[in-house]
Parts: sequence; C-alpha cells; structure tokens
Amino acid sequence: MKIENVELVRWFDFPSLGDDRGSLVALEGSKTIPFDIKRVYYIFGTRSDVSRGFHAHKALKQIAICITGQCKMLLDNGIEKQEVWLNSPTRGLYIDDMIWREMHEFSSDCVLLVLASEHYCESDYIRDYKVFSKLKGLPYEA
Ligand code: T46
Repeated sequence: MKIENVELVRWFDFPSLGDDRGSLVALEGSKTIPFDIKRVYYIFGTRSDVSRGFHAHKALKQIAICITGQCKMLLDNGIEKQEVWLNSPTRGLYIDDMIWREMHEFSSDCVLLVLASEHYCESDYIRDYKVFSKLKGLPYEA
C-alpha cells in the first residue's frame, strides 16, 4: 500500500493588491503557482443539483479558485476524504495528481477558475474509482 505523506488539503493564499478602486489578484506560474501554467479553464453556469468531476488525473496538477460564488470540492486520496468549500477569490486549492475529486453544490453565480500544469489530455483521466484504487495499490471498497 502506498503511504500518503502529503496533506490532502493544501491552500494557497494569494495577496489581494487592492486599492480604493477595488481588488486585483495576480497569479504567476512557478511563482505564486507551484508549476508552469499550461492551461486555464473555468466552470460556470453549473446547476446546484449537478455534481461534476468524479475522476483523478495520472499526472495533472491543478489549482482551483472560486473567483465568484461557491462550490464544494471533495478530495480523496484513496484512504482519506475531505470536503471543503471553495468560496474566495484569494484562495486556491491545490489538487495533486492521483487525487479523486468531486464538485458539488454549485451556487448559481459560481465561477470556478482552474490553473493546470498540463495541456488537455483525455488519457490522463482516471474515471473509474476501481481503477483509481488499483493504481493506488489499495483494495477497492464499493
Ligand atoms: C478537473 C475538474 C476540476 C476540454 O475539451 N478541455 C479542457 O481543458 C477541459 C478541462 C475539458 N474539456 C472538455 C471535456 C468534456 O467534454 O470539456 C467537457 C467537460 O469536461 P469534464 O466533464 O471533464 O468537466 P468536469 O467539471 O467534470 O472536470 C473538470 C476537468 O476536466 C478536470 O480536469 O479536475 O474540472
């Protein structure tokens, strides 16, 4: 069994460069963000009764920032699960490779910005929890 020795939930707090006109957050690859940013995507207009994700990535690392509204993110390393709210434009949640993720309870105004370490690659996705458990060296419990 692979021993996990990194924290499942790792937050990155970004300085808000605000002045009397409003706020600004600047994100730079390999500086504020711990990898070179190869791709940016954002999720919006998700209905509150819809859940997303339900997969892990073999190699991809990401930072998810809810720049407006909120949603819940469940992270699962195969042994431990943790659910957190994403609800701040100055806080990013680091999602490591080989972590199962699910997103739930999107608010109607939720815009989830995701910074990714790799270009889009469908073969990097593990969409079957059984396969995920097996690759982690864990027994599968339905
Ligand atoms: C993740 C969570 C947080 C692309 O063509 N290019 C892209 O870069 C992405 C991210 C998606 N797509 C296509 C693939 C699907 O046809 O867009 C469609 C929706 O993607 P998906 O069903 O994978 O969306 P989510 O919300 O379940 O998962 C996404 C990311 O795919 C995933 O990497 O970690 O957000």
